[in-house]
Amino acid sequence: MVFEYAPAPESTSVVHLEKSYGLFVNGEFVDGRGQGFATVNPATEEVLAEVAEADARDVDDAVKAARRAHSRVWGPMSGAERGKYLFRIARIIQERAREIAVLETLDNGKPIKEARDVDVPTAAAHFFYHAGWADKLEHAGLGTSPRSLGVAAQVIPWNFPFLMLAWKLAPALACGNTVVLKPAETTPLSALLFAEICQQADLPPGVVNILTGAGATGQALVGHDDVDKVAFTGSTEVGKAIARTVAGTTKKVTLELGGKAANIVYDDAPLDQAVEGIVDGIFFNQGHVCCAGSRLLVQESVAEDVLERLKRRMSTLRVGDPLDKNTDVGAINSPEQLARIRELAGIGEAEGAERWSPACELPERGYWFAPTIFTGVTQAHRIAREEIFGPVLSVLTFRTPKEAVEKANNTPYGLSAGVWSDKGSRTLWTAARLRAGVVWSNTFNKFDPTSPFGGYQESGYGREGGRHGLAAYMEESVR
Ligand code: TXE
Repeated sequence: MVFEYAPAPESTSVVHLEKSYGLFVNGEFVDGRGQGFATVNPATEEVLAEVAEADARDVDDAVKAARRAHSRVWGPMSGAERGKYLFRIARIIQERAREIAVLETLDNGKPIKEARDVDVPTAAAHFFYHAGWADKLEHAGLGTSPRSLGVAAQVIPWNFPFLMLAWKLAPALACGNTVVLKPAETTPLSALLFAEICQQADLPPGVVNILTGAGATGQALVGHDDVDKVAFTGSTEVGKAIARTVAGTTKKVTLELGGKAANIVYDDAPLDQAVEGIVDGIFFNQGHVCCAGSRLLVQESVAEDVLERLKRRMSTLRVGDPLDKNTDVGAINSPEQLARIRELAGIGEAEGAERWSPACELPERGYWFAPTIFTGVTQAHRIAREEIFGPVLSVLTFRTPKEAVEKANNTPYGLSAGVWSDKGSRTLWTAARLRAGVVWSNTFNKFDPTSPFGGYQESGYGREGGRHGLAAYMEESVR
């Protein structure tokens, strides 16, 4: 959709797309032995490139390369040396930021301003932060000489392809592990660009290996006998399947799974600011965010006022061409995800909640879903309980802080939450009672490499980021 006053869309000429891509194993691009598949621009349905698919033999080659690199080069290397490589990677990410952002937007469908202002700079920040840790690991609280684990198998999703790669790779590498990483099948391109960055940074062969493919590739990777550590971000269902696969082995596992976060707005909250936070909480990245504020819990006395302001604000959201610098809400990543969102929104209506979207003309081609809110939602409704992973907000009300906490905690998940209030004491009282790994106060969706991130219950286990994130990649030891 082209807006009348929009500046020219971000030029795609900054990106060089190959017709087809191989796997990245032992520092080189090689053919995959699987069938191969196409990756598509979700905003236009155009094929961007053909991508190789790794089968079990490719997985074995990559794990062997990672094992060799770990025992011969990366494991014995001093932390200071490893840190230099990570600093170099971080700087190359900064230098190639526009290219990465445009490629990410093409493959994922997210607005260019989000890829440019959030995903890519935060990914660089993760490499800078962990580069700084590489020679200080004895201060991480894991004994005087903590050791790397060995080979890490990492499987990531499609919602923040480049940023998730950075979250996974940077701590693993800083701690001296080598990695075989599988990006999601609908967004493989930025991981392949990262493979080029590894070559540019002269990273020793085998330290990072990238295998593209679908669930079967991921399964072969996490099930490989010579993997020491498995890190996964994705659906709760697949997370549990992975936990079953590694049960009975001594592999270490961290799982970052789904969420159904409550964004709690008290009557004394700065309402305009809260409305910005509600919009950011659920419409940022089309709601494809594990910690999205998908349940608004608003105090009854201000509910009408908040809803009126929210609808007014939603009416100004620009939905459409992700490459347009003014776009706020881009394309849904895949037809499968669009079908899931449509199904749950349909269930919301069938169960009696009231559906509202601002008037917006969606492009004819591509996968689109208008920003949507449901009011009159009760805790029994499926849209109040299940992760929709799209731009759909369920609105519930409460009278007392106790009721707010009860409702917020009435979920099998527990990844994040937001509290909006002018009173610090009220915020602290609430935050102390919320079962969530992250609680934001008067803000939402703020990510920082220094803060541990991770969930309770069905949101998984383990923490990523900060000092706590290092623990997932090291063996405690005292000598
Ligand atoms: O996830 P999958 P899908 C949630 C969200 C979404 C739903 C389904 O609710 O609607 O999951 O999305 C790889 N062994 N989240 O189907 O399948 C897969 O190839 C090993 C929340 O896309 O979990 C991809 O690389 N790996 C979430 C990755 O797992 C397997 C982000 C994620 O895909 C595998 C994404 C297997 N058996 C979806 N099967 C979050 N926490 O942010 C698949 N994969």
